[in-house]
Amino acid sequence: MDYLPPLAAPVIQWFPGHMHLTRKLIEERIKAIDVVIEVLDARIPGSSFNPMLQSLTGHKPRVKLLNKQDVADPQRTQAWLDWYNAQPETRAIAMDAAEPAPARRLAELCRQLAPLRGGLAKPMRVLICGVPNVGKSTLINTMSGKKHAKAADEAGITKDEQRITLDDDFYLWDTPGMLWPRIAIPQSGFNLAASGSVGRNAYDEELVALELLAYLQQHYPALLKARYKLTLSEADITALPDDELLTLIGRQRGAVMGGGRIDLQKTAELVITDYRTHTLGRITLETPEEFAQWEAAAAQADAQRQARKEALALEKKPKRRKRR
Ligand SMILES: Nc1nc2c(ncn2[C@@H]2O[C@H](COP(=O)(O)OP(=O)(O)OP(=O)(O)O)[C@@H](O)[C@H]2O)c(=O)[nH]1
Ligand SMILES: [Mg+2]
Repeated sequence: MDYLPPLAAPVIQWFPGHMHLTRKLIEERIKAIDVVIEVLDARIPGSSFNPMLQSLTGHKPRVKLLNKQDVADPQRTQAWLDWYNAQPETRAIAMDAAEPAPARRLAELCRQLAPLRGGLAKPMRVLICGVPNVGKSTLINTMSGKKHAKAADEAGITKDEQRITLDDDFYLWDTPGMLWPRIAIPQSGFNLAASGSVGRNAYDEELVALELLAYLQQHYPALLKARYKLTLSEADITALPDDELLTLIGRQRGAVMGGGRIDLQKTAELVITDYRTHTLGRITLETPEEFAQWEAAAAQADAQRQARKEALALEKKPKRRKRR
């Protein structure tokens, strides 16, 4: 059976004040920008695409960078590159932000995309943007060869824009990670949270771990079996209800409380950390086809919601009295 995203699950949203300010900041800055580097997380290339950033920066030449490819599933990274590169005026590449050689090639690519820029009178101005924790600051540091920007494995590290001079005629702007006010695809919320793009207080670890496990059971049962030393067959791992699997993992990893009960919160944190730190293996949580299905389902749910709202508004409208 294919993995289906939750229908009525609580939707994860995170749009704190600094993101609202970042939106305004990018809106202003974009006027004097030549190329946009949109950093995506290669483990969630659909869910880390920010529609609000697209509408703010979509009119500029851009590179879509599938970052963290070193921890993503290579076959799926290729599928996403093909998918993005098939779209008009889109250049997509995959890399690891800590690697210097591809980062240098990226600077070259920017020059190709804006050939009229360069020289002191017309310096190249590049904006780096993306959802939180995808590696924007790491990329800036690698491109410049210096540790200009603070980078850490937590969402919301960069709080203000920062200009870095790569060369006399090449400027880079690092921006704070930004989500959008309403994430309509429930699975995107879970995938963003699992991947570290959502602030800790904005989601429930147990729910996120269960969604993560449900997906891994369908697509990566061998990795689960190996990491948690499960004695079940891969088919049995796939068939197990996700909450039973979480309990089993808790027992295997010794997350036991007084009275022998399994500490599900601790187990959930452990599973999420194993995914984030790549201890589970190279994983990608969505394919282009799956993501398109989730998008279509969300659009349908949105249309139904809108229709319900309109029907309700009609019901509430005061009826006109008939004239005698
Ligand atoms: N495996 C891997 N980890 C990476 C890569 N790029 C960045 N990271 C790690 O991802 C975490 C987040 O990196 P940052 O550069 O702070 O991300 P950011 O996009 O600037 O984050 P915000 O400022 O919070 O929006 C850090 O722990 C980095 O070491 C990569 O290509 N591969
Ligand atoms: Mg940053």
